[in-house]
Amino acid sequence: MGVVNVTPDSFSDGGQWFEPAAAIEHGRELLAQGADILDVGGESTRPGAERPTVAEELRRVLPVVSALADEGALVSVDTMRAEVAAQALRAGAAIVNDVSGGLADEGMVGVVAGAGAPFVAMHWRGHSADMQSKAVYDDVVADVVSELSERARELVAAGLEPSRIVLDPGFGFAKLTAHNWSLLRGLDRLLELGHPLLVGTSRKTFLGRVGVAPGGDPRPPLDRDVVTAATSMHAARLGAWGVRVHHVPSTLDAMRVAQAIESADGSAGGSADGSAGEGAP
Ligand code: PMM
Repeated sequence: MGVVNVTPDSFSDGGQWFEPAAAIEHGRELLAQGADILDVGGESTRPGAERPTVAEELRRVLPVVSALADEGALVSVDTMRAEVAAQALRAGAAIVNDVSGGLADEGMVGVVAGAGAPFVAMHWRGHSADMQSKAVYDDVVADVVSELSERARELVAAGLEPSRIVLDPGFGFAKLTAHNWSLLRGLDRLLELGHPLLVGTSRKTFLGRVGVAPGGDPRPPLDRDVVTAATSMHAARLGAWGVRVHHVPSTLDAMRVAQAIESADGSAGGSADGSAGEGAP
């Protein structure tokens, strides 16, 4: 899943694709690079971000969703608002990705159930303005598993088809650095819930600390794609349904490595004579 942020202020790529024409072009580029799904969002969820109005969010996402869907792309709309989801679905979006899992807007679940669309329900404890104060867990993996499974139960009770509910642990949302790493380590326990799993670590702050001494400056977001590819490969090897990333080529290469390892003959023999161009080490 390639990210198309039509926002002026996302932490990861803020402002780069704020104009619809630039966002559409970026979506095309991500598809050409191998993305299967384009996730189009008009609200930044970085800590402390202010929310756009509904009208402004619609103005940002609708032209981008409709242009990319018209060109045949599989588009998800990244929104917490029922009205935006409804209009984006009408404009051609096929999936709704809600970082609040339907908790931010009580109309959301009805819209998604009515459309029969797949729904990404992320683990969420509150809006970005103060979410980091809610990063308090007894056991982060057990707590996220239990909160997400409760959410999935409620969504099923509200009429959503279980196989169409994608769960996401919500990396960076009400999570401190150690929580994010524990969740990556515990992904198999989230997979046991029996729903497809989406993993969105791309360029997140905790990845900016990899390889940086305590107290050192974190690496900037645009310098986190290799680390993202590594975490995404980890998620894919455990069986995640999808990974949400900004830079598709690096993650795709990591997936190809995972695939080559998975499909290798563990006891390959013979000798290379260089005739197939494999003479070099
Ligand atoms: N992260 C962001 C936005 N939307 N959606 C899902 N399902 N999972 C995520 O982890 C997620 C998301 C924030 O990242 P961005 O500002 O770089 O898009």
